[in-house]
Amino acid sequence: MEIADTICAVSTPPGEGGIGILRISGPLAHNTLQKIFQPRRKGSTFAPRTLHLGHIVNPENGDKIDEVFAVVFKAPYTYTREDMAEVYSHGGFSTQQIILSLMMKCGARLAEPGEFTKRAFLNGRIDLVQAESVLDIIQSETDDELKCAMEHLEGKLSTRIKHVQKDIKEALVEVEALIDFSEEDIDVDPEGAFSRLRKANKEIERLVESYYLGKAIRHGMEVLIVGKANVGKSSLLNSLLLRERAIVTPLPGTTRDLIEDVIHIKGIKVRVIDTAGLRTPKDVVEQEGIERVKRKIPEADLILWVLDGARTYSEEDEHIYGEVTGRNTILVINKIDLPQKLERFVLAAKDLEWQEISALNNTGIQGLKDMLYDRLVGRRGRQTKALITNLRHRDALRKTQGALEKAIGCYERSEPLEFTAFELRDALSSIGEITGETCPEEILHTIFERFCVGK
Ligand SMILES: Nc1nc2c(ncn2[C@@H]2O[C@H](COP(=O)(O)OP(=O)(O)OP(=O)(O)O)[C@@H](O)[C@H]2O)c(=O)[nH]1
Ligand SMILES: [Mg+2]
Repeated sequence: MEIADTICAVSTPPGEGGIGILRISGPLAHNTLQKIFQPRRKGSTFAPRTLHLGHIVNPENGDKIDEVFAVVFKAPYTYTREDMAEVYSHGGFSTQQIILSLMMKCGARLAEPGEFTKRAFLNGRIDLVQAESVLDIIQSETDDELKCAMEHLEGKLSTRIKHVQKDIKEALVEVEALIDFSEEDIDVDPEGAFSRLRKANKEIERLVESYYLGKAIRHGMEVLIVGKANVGKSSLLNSLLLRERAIVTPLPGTTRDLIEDVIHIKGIKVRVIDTAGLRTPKDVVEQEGIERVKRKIPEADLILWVLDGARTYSEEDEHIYGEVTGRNTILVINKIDLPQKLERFVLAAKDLEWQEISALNNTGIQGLKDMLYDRLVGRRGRQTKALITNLRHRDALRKTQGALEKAIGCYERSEPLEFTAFELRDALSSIGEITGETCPEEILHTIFERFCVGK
């Protein structure tokens, strides 16, 4: 794809700021800047990668717009691999808009969202995984999210993908050689190639599995607090959040709607949702509230089923057990500061992990957080490097895996080699979508569309 035009944009967020940065990229970048920039030191040469102090001046009437620093970068050693220039102006809305409009009058056009990064990709400086990671870095909310995104930008995921790609390519070369020539005529080692291919398939499996943790880091997990009315669900939410988020009263049926907030446990974003107590509804509002809980139960990553330690186990509790059984559930026994009546032996038979707490006194809350973390991610191991955090990557890997398995199957059953070659080509095309080698234009468009202008 040929990129002929020059683009410009404000790269810092709109609003007041100490400085604001404008960028230009493309063949006319330096020329555009020179038309509107007057260096303080007369006759100074525009040395690249050096800050030059001066003024932005309207070339039509000589009006000074702002005092700025300007810098030029020469292709290909730039973010986009094109000639680039940057202007550091004062960070006011109108200053930046005027400078931007001058840039547009002098040969540049307004960049589309993500267009600088898109050019970096199209010009081969970064692959698609790296381009996407730029957006992830900008949008990171936790340290772990940022760390994952940085690993992707540094190419750790791309390297793993490329190793797999290489193994598939080599197997395809062997198979195609066998199709064209007989084994006696040439030196081929399909067995070796296929044994590497089986390993590559395992590697894909590991990557696909890492999506669970990757998703936890990037999108967060959803934890639903359920239980009978008045057992202390809202008190538990408040205790986890360390603030009075939900209304707590001694009256059963206090909470009617879903109440949601976010906590971070060791870098993982956890959305905790308090719900209406499950009981026979007293009115239509409560009925709707209870139906919402029931609809939410199958979607949650984990359920905290709360029981009141000061009351005996009831039929209502058993009914709720019916709703949560078979799901990822932790049992929470609340109100342990009160004399206990709840029969632990009944619960012991249910094969559920449980934590005893007092939401009132904040006893056992840290233990519950540790247990939550363990359940959500801990057991899957945190040592995995270069996790899959992106659904697009996961889906492409699954497609690759499907094709690879078919290819290996065809080969092992000694079916015509053309079948194997077909599946291998399919696998290559699917895996190429991740790094962008075989990515259709409309997918590229949806990826870069999510960026802000100026990145
Ligand atoms: N002693 C004691 N009381 C508690 C504890 N946790 C909650 N309570 C009390 O139990 C009552 C009900 O608490 P909530 O948090 O509103 O219970 P809930 O499960 O949200 O109730 P609904 O929204 O009606 O379903 C309130 O009076 C709380 O102060 C606890 O750990 N110990
Ligand atoms: Mg409540």
